[in-house]
Amino acid sequence: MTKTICAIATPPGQGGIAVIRISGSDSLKIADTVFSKNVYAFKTHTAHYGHIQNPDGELIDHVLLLPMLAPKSYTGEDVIEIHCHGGLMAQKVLKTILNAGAHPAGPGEFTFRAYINGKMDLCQAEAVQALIGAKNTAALQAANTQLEGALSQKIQAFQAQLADTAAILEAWVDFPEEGLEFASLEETIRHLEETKQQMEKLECTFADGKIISEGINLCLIGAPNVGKSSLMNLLLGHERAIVTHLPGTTRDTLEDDLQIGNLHFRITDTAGIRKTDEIIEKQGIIRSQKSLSLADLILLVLDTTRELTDEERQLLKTLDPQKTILMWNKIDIAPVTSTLDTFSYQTQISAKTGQGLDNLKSLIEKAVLKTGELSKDQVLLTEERHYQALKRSIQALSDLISGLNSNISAEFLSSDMRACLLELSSICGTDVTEDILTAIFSKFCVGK
Ligand SMILES: Nc1nc2c(ncn2[C@@H]2O[C@H](COP(=O)(O)OP(=O)(O)O)[C@@H](O)[C@H]2O)c(=O)[nH]1
Ligand SMILES: [Mg+2]
Repeated sequence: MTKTICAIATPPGQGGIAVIRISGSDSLKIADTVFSKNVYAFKTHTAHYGHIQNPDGELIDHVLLLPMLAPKSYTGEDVIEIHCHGGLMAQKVLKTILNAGAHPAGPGEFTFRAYINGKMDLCQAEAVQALIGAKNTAALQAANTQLEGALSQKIQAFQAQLADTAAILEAWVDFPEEGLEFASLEETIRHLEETKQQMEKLECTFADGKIISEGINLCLIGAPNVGKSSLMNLLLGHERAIVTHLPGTTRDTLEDDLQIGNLHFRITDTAGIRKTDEIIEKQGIIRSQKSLSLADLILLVLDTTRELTDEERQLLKTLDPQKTILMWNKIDIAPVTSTLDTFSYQTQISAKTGQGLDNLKSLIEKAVLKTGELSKDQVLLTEERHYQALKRSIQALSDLISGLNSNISAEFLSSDMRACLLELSSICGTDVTEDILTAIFSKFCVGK
């Protein structure tokens, strides 16, 4: 019998209501001790008004109580939810329930129980945490798709596609004298190659999945007075940064949240990079360089009204063209006369008139998303753990295919196949160690 656990499931701080969750075989007993009515008499999935009280009858709070009996609950155990008042009162109600015999829940313990009781597999459990922590609608969408089981289904499909070959290889190891019973070796290899390609396609989605789930850092850099701050304001749609005609106006880095399409960005405006002895500006430039090194995507602003300076040419050499968009600014004054071949992302803009803004936004999306536009229910890998396991699985499959091509012995082939299948099942959590589970659920918040 497992312990009955209890925690506040809503965020800390003031709030109209807080939700307290109790789960385990003693849920009803404990709830009955603290609630003013007979909890045993309630039908499952119904709501009841009453109050929480101390053993000596002192009224603590007026609440709604909802029993959700096993197995039809989040954890698969008997669950009681109590909706009480938020803030300090929630702490007081929690304490009363703990005094009645419940144990404080650890991080992710409710979801862990849901996983153990087969309510969801491991990648769905991880999606719960991703869903709660999502910083933008694209991340929310990706987590939701995983929670619905789309990633699990993909992994299961790979497993199913490999099953026949795995069975033949195992039989061959057991009865080597029988020889390999493939209908056609070429056909089998083709079939495995096909599965490998599908697995690689999923692997590639991690580039986008990671960026979406972690948020994207954009950094505006360039020489003084090219229009970085004006462009920051234009992108944000309000006057966030101070703009003047004086070089060196922006001395510190400025950050803000920016939404383009359904992607979320953190945008940073920086001090113009140039040689200076001015002490504050110098510090600002050090900060610019730090932001630059942390950026996922760099927006380098150039001024079309003048030639590139030596400093700018120098700076250009240090930038990764895959991570940089060249923004030729001030096209309202002068047209763009030169482009730089090494950079595939270039755009023309006027921070003053807003001309070219839509192009810039689509270019940012294009530069950030490696798999092209995100479709609504596209399955994206967002967890490093899943990515690494899939990568190892693909490697094992690749070894298996080369082994088949070069007639190596059955033991090696079947061991590659086993490794490949084991890595796949670790994603959904059928073959995972205690350590991995601890690592996953310790990242959760208490109450989930
Ligand atoms: N005509 C014109 N002026 C601009 C444009 N962008 C910026 N400026 C002007 O250039 C000067 C420097 O702009 P600012 O945004 O402070 O540049 P920063 O030093 O790179 O941040 C200001 O006087 C702006 O009004 C533009 O696209 N067209
Ligand atoms: Mg500025």
